[in-house]
Amino acid sequence: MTLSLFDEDHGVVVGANEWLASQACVLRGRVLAQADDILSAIESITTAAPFRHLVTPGGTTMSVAMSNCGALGWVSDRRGYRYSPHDPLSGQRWPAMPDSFQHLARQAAEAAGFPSFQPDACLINRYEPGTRLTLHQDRDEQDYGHPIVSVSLGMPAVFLFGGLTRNERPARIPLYHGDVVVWGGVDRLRFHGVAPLKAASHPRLGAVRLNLTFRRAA
Ligand code: MD3
Ligand code: FE
Repeated sequence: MTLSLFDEDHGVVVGANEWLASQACVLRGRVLAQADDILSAIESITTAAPFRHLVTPGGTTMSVAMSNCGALGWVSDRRGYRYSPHDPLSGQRWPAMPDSFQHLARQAAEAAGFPSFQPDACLINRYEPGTRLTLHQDRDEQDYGHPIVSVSLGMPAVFLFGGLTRNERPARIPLYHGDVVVWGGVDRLRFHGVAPLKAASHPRLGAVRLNLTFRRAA
């Protein structure tokens, strides 16, 4: 039997795994009960390593604001994209990844069929109305055998779920506060992105969406 909770505005809050492809899955409402704790942790992390708008190697400033926690953090500048143990703004190591983050990423990966995931990097993305993430692949990690786990908080977004080539038209998947997405295996290198965020207000976060992506970078 499958149990589901419903919310009048958003439909299913917690329900069965929703498979987008053979190894990509949405876990609706997976972290709803822990959302406030996750938000407090993000507040302390981004007090030490503030959100910033990175520049791409091509010289464009990204509309998404980013920070990181964990042994490695994803950075971009005129020299390229890479993982670095240091925050280029402070020269210090990135804030540690909280044990609760490690644990939720591992459990979510397991629920989607990827046992023993041990992330060493957590990229934190902040979206405001109009912010978008153009179609891309995540390929700066050393071993594509590891999955990626993402956690959505705050305003809803339309996630663009593409194919293994850029020219395949992406599916549009709405993601809500508390949703988790896990992808790996044959779906690990799919093109994906986020459509420009529509203005909305979330009771806890206002007009902001936060997304955590847990990765094994090294
Ligand atoms: C990729 N972040 O940080 S995560 C990124 O919502 C990034 O901030 C987006 O892409 C964000 O690199 C999307 C969600 C996601 C879900 C399913 C995928 C990414 C996926 C399936 C295949 C590849
Ligand atoms: Fe990505």
